[in-house]
Amino acid sequence: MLTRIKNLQEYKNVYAASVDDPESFWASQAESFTWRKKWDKTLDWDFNGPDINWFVNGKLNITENCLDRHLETRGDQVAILWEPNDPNVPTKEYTYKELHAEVCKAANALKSLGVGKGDRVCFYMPMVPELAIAVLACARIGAIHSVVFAGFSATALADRIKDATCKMVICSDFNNRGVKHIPVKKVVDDAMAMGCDSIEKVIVHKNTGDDLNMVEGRDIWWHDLVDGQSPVCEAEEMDSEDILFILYTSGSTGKPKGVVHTCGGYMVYTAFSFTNVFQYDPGDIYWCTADIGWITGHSYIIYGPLLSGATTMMFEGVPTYPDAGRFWEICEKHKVNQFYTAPTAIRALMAKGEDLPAKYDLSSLKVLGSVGEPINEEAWNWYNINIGKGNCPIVDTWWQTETGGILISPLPGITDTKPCYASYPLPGVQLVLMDSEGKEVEGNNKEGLLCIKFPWPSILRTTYGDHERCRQTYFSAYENMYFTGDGARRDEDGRYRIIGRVDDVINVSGHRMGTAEVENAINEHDNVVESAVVGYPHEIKGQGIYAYVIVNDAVTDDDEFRKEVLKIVTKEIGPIAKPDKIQIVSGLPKTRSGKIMRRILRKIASSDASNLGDVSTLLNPEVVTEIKEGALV
Ligand code: 7RM
Repeated sequence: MLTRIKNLQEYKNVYAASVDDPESFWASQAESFTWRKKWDKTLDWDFNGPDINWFVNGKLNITENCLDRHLETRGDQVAILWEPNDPNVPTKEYTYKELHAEVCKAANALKSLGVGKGDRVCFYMPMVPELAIAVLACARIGAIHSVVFAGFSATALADRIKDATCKMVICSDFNNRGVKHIPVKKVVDDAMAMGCDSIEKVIVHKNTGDDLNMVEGRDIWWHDLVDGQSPVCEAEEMDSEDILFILYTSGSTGKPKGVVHTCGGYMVYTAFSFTNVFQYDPGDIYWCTADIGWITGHSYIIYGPLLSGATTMMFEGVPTYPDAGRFWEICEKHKVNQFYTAPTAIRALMAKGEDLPAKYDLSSLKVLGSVGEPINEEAWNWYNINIGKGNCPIVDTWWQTETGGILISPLPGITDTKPCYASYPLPGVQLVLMDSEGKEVEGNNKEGLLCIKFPWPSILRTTYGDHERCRQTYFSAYENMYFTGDGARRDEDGRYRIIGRVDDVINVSGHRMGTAEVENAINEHDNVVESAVVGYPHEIKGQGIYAYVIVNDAVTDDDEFRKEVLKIVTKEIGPIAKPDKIQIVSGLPKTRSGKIMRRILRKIASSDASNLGDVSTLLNPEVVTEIKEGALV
């Protein structure tokens, strides 16, 4: 049986055991799954490669553990509960039996097109049940899924398709999101025109049924392909370390990296963390509001819950449609027990007042979760009082695309909670704080750079097609450590508070973005010579995007120029990367070696320009005064 911690003493004991003998601890967790063949060795690792292998030579298929394993015990229980964008459209339910059959049909459909083990399949879909079904279908036949968030642009989609040389794209025709009607397939068509030569077929799921142009020989309707298939499909036998999926995420330099997760360790860790962090009981209704295009959706809408035999809800819409009470209306309607969302959503709904949540019966709620960015004290308190009514522990969960699962979180009802603190490491997670000289910061009440000194089962294995980049980014800052890129504080009782990124990654509404990516997009504008992008505190989004831009020809129409820049960013990345503020400057503060002093730009953007420190050593100290005077704050 998977360990489900029930009290504080047990947390302490389990944590101590997991550090004392990680291999025995994780082997005992792994025992609770269905393996075709048991592993020979629990762990083989070297952070210097990195070369990390969990459950060595074990054979399994994760979908047998998500689906087949539950058929006898809970075949008629709802596995996926789907709530549509339009509250007047009926909810859909798939029991474990039905989901199993649908996944098998889709798996057979993919096989009929020649998709097999190791092939990459790209997804560009809204939050419809077919997305979860097709993702699981890939996993069933050993194909590697690469889900791209459907808010990304055609350019961003094409980049990801090419990087992973995907064989297929699965998309929807259109999508209704709030009041918007979004031409999803059109974006795929545009991406295909950008030289995605590896793509053999585009599979189109009919979602809204609006008129569509299908490219002959390339495009196939999902229903034509899937409907007639057999609901039985033997799962492919996978090695523990075969790739399960690739998910692109932004870093401080260059294009997004394809983070690689493998079958065995990811399975064990997502199930273990789901069970413990959400304290899921049989019969509970669990709802994570994330999009499956992000890691949170992968691990805590699909895999973690299904591995645990849970009822997991998928929501197609947005928090503010038809009004800002939608989340609470859904919680009442489906008697949601565990609710997991992002601080940016809480802040946006908080701004609409407490009358909306007060209209609904939220008494089914037991646990509230937060993920993606630091949750400020005001939002934490509002969530606690107006949604949890003071009775639901808040689990502020810290983790990353690269970690695969939640690494730091309170355990609800077991460990204490404190606003702004993700608090304690989960079993098997060995956190350390490092200083800039490479020394470990010991003791409590200290700050440092957050690192992890021992592998946990769902740590990333590589970045797709570029192993050296993985080593460089995560394993080279400190010897024998995984470097998270976050700064953190350890309080007097050993709780962790995440302060934020220490690199050039910003977090806008919980969406992770590289400032370099946004700069590269802005620089595509004909009149832009150079740009520098920084984050600044934003009341709702957590961080907003501030762009400093040097132009070639003087701009006569500021508003027009702004619009052009936003258009380019939307085209290159997507609307989520649009700068909130654009300041035209004559120069950027640079060191004598030519490096942009972002620290200064960050301070100015954050209206904190009173103490910029010594700027006299800059190559061009005079621009600082100019930038300060023209700042959009
Ligand atoms: C799950 C996810 C990862 C980055 C991470 C942090 C920030 C995430 C929290 C948080 C403070 C939290 N994956 N982050 N969770 N910061 N408290 N509870 O978001 O790869 O997209 O982003 O997000 O900076 O490094 S992610």
